[in-house]
Amino acid sequence: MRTKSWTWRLGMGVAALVLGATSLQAGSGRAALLWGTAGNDVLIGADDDNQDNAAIHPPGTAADQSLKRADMLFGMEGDDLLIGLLGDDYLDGGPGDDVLVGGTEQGVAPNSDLQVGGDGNDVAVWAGGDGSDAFAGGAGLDAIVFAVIDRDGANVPTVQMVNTGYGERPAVTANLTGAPGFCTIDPAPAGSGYEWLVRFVRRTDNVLLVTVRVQSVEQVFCASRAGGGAEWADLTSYSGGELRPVTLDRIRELNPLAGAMVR
Ligand SMILES: [Ca+2]
Ligand SMILES: [Ca+2]
Ligand SMILES: [Ca+2]
Repeated sequence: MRTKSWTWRLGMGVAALVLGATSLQAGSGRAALLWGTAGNDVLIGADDDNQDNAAIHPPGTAADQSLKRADMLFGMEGDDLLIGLLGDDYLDGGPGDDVLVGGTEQGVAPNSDLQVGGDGNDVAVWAGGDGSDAFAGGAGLDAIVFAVIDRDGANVPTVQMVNTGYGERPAVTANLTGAPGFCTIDPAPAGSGYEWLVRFVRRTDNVLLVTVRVQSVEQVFCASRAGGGAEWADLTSYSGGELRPVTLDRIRELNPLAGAMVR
């Protein structure tokens, strides 16, 4: 069995994470741009390219010089966990099985994240309030999950070691069956470059909340229309209609990485 280790790069202001014996590499955040290593990385957006950053935005300047908390995160090779936090973040997993989290953003705009999985079996996890996003999965078996991501008091997703059945790795965990809405899927506009528009609809009043454009994404996991369960779609064979019921056990078979994160 491979020996795995993870390199951590945390944005300033992110509370220290305590995770077993894994050591943390803190304080290496650079405004808005974080590069991973050829190994396995946990990258968390710094959110520090904003108007409070005097090096970016000279005090007294009227026009906003900042990226409004947007970060660029590059996981490079390895099985990486990328978390953008606030702002319109760009997440690029690179080769390897990556977990991409654009938020969480609690409805605070701007919150439209652009996510690229690259090679490998990647999972993008969207939580309520994270805004409309795009996810290009790249090669491999890629999934998008709409669920309530577990987070700390500062709204930073809680990094947990999860067991995919092929070993442990850092990821987020999320309440899938308890999510407050369900998904519908429409074909993307011709010429948009995307294949599908995956929409999240609030269950209590059927209000459309967000649309995630996807390309080269094979699986969608969402809460059930009635609530309390899960549904999924195999986008490689999807031809319209409602998503199909699926159990958590079956999700673990369909996608071990996604299955290790949801409940
Ligand atoms: Ca990496
Ligand atoms: Ca950010
Ligand atoms: Ca990847």
